[in-house]
Amino acid sequence: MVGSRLVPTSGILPHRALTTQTVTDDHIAELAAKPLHPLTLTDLVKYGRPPLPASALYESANFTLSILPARLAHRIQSLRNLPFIVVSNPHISKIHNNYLHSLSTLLPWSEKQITNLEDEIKFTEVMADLVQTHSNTISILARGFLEARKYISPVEVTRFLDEHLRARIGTRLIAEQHIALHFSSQPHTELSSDSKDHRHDSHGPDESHQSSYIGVIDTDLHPASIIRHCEGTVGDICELRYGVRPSVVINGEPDYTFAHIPVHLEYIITELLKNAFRATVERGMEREPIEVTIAPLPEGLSDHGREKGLTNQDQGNMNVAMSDVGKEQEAVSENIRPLKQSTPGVTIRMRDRGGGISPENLAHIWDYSFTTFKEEELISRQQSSSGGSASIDALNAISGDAGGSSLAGLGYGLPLGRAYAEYFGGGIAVQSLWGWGTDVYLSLRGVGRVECEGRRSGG
Ligand code: ADP
Ligand code: K
Ligand code: MG
Repeated sequence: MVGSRLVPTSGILPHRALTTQTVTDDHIAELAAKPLHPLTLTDLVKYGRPPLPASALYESANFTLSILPARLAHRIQSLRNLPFIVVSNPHISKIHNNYLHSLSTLLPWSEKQITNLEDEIKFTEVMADLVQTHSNTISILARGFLEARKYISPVEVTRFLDEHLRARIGTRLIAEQHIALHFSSQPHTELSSDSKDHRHDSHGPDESHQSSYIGVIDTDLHPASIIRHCEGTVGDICELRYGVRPSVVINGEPDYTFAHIPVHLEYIITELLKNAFRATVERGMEREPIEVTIAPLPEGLSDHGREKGLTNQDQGNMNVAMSDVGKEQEAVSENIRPLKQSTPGVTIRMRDRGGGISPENLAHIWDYSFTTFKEEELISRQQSSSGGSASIDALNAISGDAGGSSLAGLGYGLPLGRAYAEYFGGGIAVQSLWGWGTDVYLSLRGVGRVECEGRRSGG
């Protein structure tokens, strides 16, 4: 049935259609029975620094191909295990169909080895389609679960989303890593103009920094720059909504750099800053700056982060030495300079004077969709009226993925931020001084070390 159906790929590849193969229940059962490959950072860096020789690029494509179908099948199964009335919700069912679509674009490749550039380019297009297809997942799922809230408890939703969204982080990373390696190795191949954007995010490599990137990993990532960048975007949203923006002071070691994934750090910092800005302004404390302290973990003290706020992660696999990554890299390709010997990682403490979190609320902050944000308060400030309930407010707050353009309201910021942090062995801990303010400790491991993905991840 290969090639029996040609679907136009959504937006990103306007000139081409991907070959698809109908997904049967047997495909799903067979693929989901396969053991999941736990993604490690070694997987992401083992082909070395771009530009990669063609053979390494094919290896990357074949590796990607070997692990994605089973991951997608696990997600489809997990969606199908939700109560029927929940899966029948049009938004949840849209997500289910997105996974079926992505699997249908991968099945035609299942018997293949990629050994030439033509196939590698086509495969990269499949990866671009996959990333594009799933780009709005979070806001769609949020809407779906909000609409289906009568039929599924918050605990069950959180359990499902924790697994689903963590798995999604890994799947995206694998696909985006191949796309990034493709473009930094084959800069002249033509996909479409849109998909070339995958080469760069807002902190992507430019001429002077190109050498610090291995695909989506920046081996010389500067948290202070990310914090300043996010301060700008969050400040703009805040000013639009409240008419003021708090300032941010960065201290500790602002020059610190380490190896990590810029888009992950950017997501987490944005969510933490939104929370701090909102609390600060709602408390009328905007004259008090938000203090961000960058504290590198000491060299050689890899468990030190635990006291500094790492959460409930099993840290048993944290001590795999950096040199192991180097060895594996060498085995795969000659074309490598070793990763910078990064420190074990960093703890970033964000301290605000926004009044803290009440003990009742503190118990729920990690639940997806728990929020104390009330849109009507804002609307009434803006002299219009709204009789909406909290859930309607949350619906209104859903715009862009993960509620990107509003300051709060989806209730996904902390749990999803923690999922990103935990993915490679970091964590987020919240310390509330009720009546005074909040300290948030974000710990991240430098990706010079090898760790497995968060243990809650299911696919
Ligand atoms: P949202 O911001 O959409 O409400 P989050 O998961 O980011 O969702 O946060 C959940 C809740 O935790 C917030 O609604 C707020 O009540 C509380 N919270 C989080 N961070 C802070 C903070 N820095 N100060 C006060 N309350 C906070
Ligand atoms: K929440
Ligand atoms: Mg938030």
